[in-house]
Amino acid sequence: MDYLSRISGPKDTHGLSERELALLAGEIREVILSCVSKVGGHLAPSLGTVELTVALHSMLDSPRDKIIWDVGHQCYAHKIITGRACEFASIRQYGGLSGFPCRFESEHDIVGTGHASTSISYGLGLVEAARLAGASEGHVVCVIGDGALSGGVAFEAMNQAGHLRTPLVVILNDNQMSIKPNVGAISLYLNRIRLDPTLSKLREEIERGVLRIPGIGTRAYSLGKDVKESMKALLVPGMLFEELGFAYIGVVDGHDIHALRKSVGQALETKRPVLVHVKTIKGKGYEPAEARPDDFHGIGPFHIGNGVTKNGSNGTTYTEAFGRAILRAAREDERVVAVTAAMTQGTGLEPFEREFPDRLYDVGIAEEHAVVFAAGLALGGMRPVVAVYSTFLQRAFDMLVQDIALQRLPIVFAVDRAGIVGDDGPTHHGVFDLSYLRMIPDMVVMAPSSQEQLHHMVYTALRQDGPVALRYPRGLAARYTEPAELVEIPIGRGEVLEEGADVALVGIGTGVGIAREAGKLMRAQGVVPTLVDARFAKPLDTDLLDRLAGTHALIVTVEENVLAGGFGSAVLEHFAGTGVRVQRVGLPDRFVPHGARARLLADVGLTARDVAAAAIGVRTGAVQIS
Ligand SMILES: Cc1ncc(C[n+]2csc(CCOP(=O)(O)OP(=O)(O)O)c2C)c(N)n1
Repeated sequence: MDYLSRISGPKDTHGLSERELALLAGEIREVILSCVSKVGGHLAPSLGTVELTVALHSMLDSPRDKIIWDVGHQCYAHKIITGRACEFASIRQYGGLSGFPCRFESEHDIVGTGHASTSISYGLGLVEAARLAGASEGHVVCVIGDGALSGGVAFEAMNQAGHLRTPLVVILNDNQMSIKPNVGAISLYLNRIRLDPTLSKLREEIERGVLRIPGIGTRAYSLGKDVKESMKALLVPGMLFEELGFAYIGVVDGHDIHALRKSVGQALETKRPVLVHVKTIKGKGYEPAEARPDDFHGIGPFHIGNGVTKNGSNGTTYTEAFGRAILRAAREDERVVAVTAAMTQGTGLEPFEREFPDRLYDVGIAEEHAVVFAAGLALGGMRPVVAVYSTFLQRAFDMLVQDIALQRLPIVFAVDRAGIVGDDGPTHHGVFDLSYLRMIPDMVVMAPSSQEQLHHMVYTALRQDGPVALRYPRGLAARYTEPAELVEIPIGRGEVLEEGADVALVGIGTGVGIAREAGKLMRAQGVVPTLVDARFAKPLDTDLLDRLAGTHALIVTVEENVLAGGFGSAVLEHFAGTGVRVQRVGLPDRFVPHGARARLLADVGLTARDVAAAAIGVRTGAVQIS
């Protein structure tokens, strides 16, 4: 590590020659590969941006100049260059570096990202703030992938930037991949530019031609690049970015430090918004990742020699169970269609896609659109199932209210990664959905406590005439059994699993398993609780709750959701003013960091031990009801 050992911050790259910068990039790539092979992480995106990161830092003065990483999963080289090489092995581990930019971790991480398509908005705001403050703050460079560019927010920001003519540099990191191959008309458009050398040539010729036109050429030259770029925009119709008010530079080889530095240099001199179209290879430099960039997008520990993952799962995940459930439903009802926002793989829809390619819509990273598009499908008589991670559905809250619930449309939301997700941390934990779904009128909200139940719930959800959300966690369930016969679960009915006395433990989703284990601990101490699977956060089974209240001294609710507005809150609201004693166990009113799920649950007090302690403590008066 001849060069990396000399880098304690971005400024140390400034004196290096381009040849040395390329060697430094090679060393950084080795560190990323070695660490991620041990602890897992977003390998392919980060391998693809090593040269780009080195080139940017070699020309910028970070943090005075600011780099905003869209999504942020490609920022590993940035972390290494900005003084975190020694800690890099701790990435995504409990107490270690975050896997995403984090403004509390380094002054070089301008803002914490994790959700896609926001970088240009942030960047524009930063430049405008500096302008308003009259400060001569440095450059702002937003690095956005072609996948993230499919998100509407990015275009909303470009629309404003083009209007304001704000000098902002956008680097389009085009590797033709979202997590899977990118989709959409913009993606096809980018491909055309990438593949058609005549277009770039035409641009160059126009540039030269403009300069040769007597009078205009020299005047254009003397007025600087700004006018020249505008003339190109006029002369090359269809240049989408130029039409939006951005000067366009490209296509640049994203692994050639010299080419990158030249283009970025031009961009930094441009006095209006500029987009540098950089072509990169996802997984660059590691053959298995280049060959299977989707598998290496985010990966667990693997053997560097052959790229085979180490902890092969030996069970069925909830996601896979959902994939089977929807496939089964689709075989029986041809109106069933699936909608995903760039997460076909992550939401378990690949088998569906293989069998029903015409009935699977990947809309790109566009959750708001996905939800309203599903509304249109439902209006047209289809039975759409929107499969989406809990954290990303947050984006579409208004659509859930306005375009789905208010219209009483029969759409199923398969809300995956509900609860603590682990290593990706607070940007990705799905801990708010029970709260933000439960408050919407006419929305049915349920959560399976087993994969078997998930099958019944998908079946049930598709038989309702209004919106239904079912939320389930990341990872494996205790055992997988697929029911031969599917049954419709009565809406708003919980289930008593074990009869006891004195204390009723009422869990929902993963809370049921935690409550069950708590019950075992309590029995060892002579208390035999009643165990209930609530199944629904909305509507609540108020009959069952009232019955429990009549026969038990205490009701303890257990949920993997924030307590604020969650399932336990619904139970509290039901009993408000009645004197019924309710103790809630769930997630606290603070952001939970990254780390292994079990460790995080222990930290926040959401384990069987905590539930048992709370139940027994409150019962004996040792703990006050919160
Ligand atoms: C709003 C939102 N939806 C979904 C995701 C999940 N996600 C993370 S990275 C990614 C693909 C990003 O593709 P691109 O921007 O091209 O970056 P690349 O990984 O190809 O470098 C997706 C869909 C997300 N982070 N944010």
